[in-house]
Formats: sequence, structure tokens, C-alpha cells
Amino acid sequence: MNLVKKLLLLGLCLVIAGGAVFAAGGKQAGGGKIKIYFIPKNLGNPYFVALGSGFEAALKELDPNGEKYEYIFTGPATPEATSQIEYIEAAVQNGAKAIFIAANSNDALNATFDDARRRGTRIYIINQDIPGSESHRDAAIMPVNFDTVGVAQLDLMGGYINWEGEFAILSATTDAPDQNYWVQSMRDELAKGSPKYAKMKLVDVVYGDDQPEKSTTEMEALLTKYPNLKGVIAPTTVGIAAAAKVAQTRGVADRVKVTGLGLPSEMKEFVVDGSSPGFQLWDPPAEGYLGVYLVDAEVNQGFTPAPGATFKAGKLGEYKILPNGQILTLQTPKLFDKNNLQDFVY
Ligand code: RAM
Repeated sequence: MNLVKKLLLLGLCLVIAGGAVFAAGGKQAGGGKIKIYFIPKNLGNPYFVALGSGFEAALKELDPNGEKYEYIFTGPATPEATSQIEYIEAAVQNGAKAIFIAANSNDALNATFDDARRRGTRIYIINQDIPGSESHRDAAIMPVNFDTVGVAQLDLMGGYINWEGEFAILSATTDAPDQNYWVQSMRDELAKGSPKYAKMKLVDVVYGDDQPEKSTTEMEALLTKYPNLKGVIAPTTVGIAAAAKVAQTRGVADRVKVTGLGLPSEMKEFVVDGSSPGFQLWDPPAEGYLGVYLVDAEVNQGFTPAPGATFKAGKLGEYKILPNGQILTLQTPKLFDKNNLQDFVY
């Protein structure tokens, strides 16, 4: 084979390996822009608005005039296990190059994901993974290493209640992959029998469904049911804001410490007035930012999201896809409290 033929063949292989077919300049063959979808757990959750702002920031850098990419933020009103299916199907129908999705279930979307990938759409789980169903997605963008979250949350609670007393967990939905991973990690950690947690007792796990009203009702019920309750860990931004509000209006913040994972912009008021002593989070916009650069690497450099592969994500630097298909935005959660109010920017 002469050199020209070899080069032609190589070019063809790259195009096929990339899934959908692209014309020069990154536009999809047949005209139109490259479509990037972000499907959050549900609309109306400010956490996912923060995450979405990262997609927009990266697109501003890579495609300032909006000529090449189209970003679509769409999703269900409520975070039930199957409520995202119709949005995935519509995106694929509309020629999505990549769908970033904070899946509401570990496995209920597998068949839909398989179908999308067969039709050339990349499926990237974002903000979490789908444990046990990893073969149904292309990669997962994680906010942090999830194995550090359970212990980090327990230690935070321990510090606030002097490592002693009853506490409860206010979670989101019963199917949420991220929530369930962290709740289980906390249970496992407590079950190990470490002396550190010997006097701390997890009395209940309740579910506010990432809805402010239900989260408020669940928090109220915890206070009534457990008069000796010392603290509540809400590893959900919706749950912790609702719980802190209850602590504020009931005036119980001195004896019941509300912590968990919060959105700094929502929690500022509660940290300033002492309704919550502090909480943890990571950098949600960084996840979206990284996602856009991942797609751009694929479009411009024939990047394939396989374990071991690396790509450059603009000002955030280089990232590697880990052996389990995950990309870690950061390693561990960060503490937000009255000492770093200047960091409460998203
Ligand atoms: C909630 C969601 C999300 C979680 C954050 C911390 O808004 O449940 O999945 O990661 O909080």
C-alpha cells in the first residue's frame, strides 16, 4: 500500500472510531452544530444550574460565537428512576454527539444508554457513576473520589457533635446512585467499629427526594421522633438547605447540627447566622467544564474515552480516564464554613 492510501485509510478509521461522522471544522456531517446535552437529575435544582454553568464557561472559551457547538440543558421535573428516559431518547433522535447525565438510577437506564450508543451518541455519566452498570456508559465524570465522601461526612458530623450522640441522614431519592453510595459508605464505616465513632449512633435514614417541601417535612419529623437528636447529615444540596432552614425557624441549631453537602450560595445565610456550622462540597462547574473539553478532544483530536487516555481541559489542566472509566474532577470534598465565606461563589 502506498503512503497516500495508508493515510486515507487511517483517516477513515479515525472517523469511524469517533462514532458519529464529522466533517472538517468539527461540524456534524450533513450540516448543523455538534450537540452536547446535559440532563440533570431534575430541573429546578440549583445544584445542576451551577454544574451547567461550567459547560457554558468552557463553550465560551472554545466556541465564543456559538458556531460549532450547541449546548442543550433539558430534563425531567422530578428525579424518579425512569423519568430521564424520554429526554435521552429525544436527544439521540435530535443527533446528540454526547449526553452528560446525572442518572437517577444505577440500572433503569441501561437499555436506553445501549440504544443511544449504538446510534453514535456518547453516554457520559456526570456528577456520579452507575455502580454495576459501568459497561453501559462511555465514562463517568466524578466530582471527587466517592470513596472519600462517607468518611469525610462522618468526620465532619463527629467534629460538630463532639463525637457523641444520635444523628440521622436526610438523603434525596431512594434510587439515587450517588446518595446510596455515600449512605452505604457511612453505614460500612460505622460498622467497622472504629473507636472514633463508638459513641455516635446513626438512628435513621430518611428521603426528601431532592424536593424542598418533602425535605422540610422529613427534617421536621426527625426532630419530633428523636428528641435527643444531635445532628443531621444531608448529603444533598436540596436536603441540607431545607434542614438548615428548619433549624433556623425552630431555633434548634445549638442542639441539632445540620451539615452534609451543600451549595455554598444557598448555605451562606445559614452559615453566617449559625443555623449550620459548615458543610462540604466540591466544584460543580468544573465537571461541566471538563465535559466540554472531553467532547472537544474527541472532535478535534480523535480522542477516545478509554481507560488510561488523557486529555487537556483548558485552565483545569490534564485529566486521565481511570481504569474504572471514571475521571475525578477533584480528589476529596472541601470544607465550607465561616472561615472561607469568600469561597462561596457557586
Ligand atoms: C444534590 C443532588 C446531587 C448531589 C448534590 C451534592 O443536589 O442530589 O446529586 O451530588 O446535591
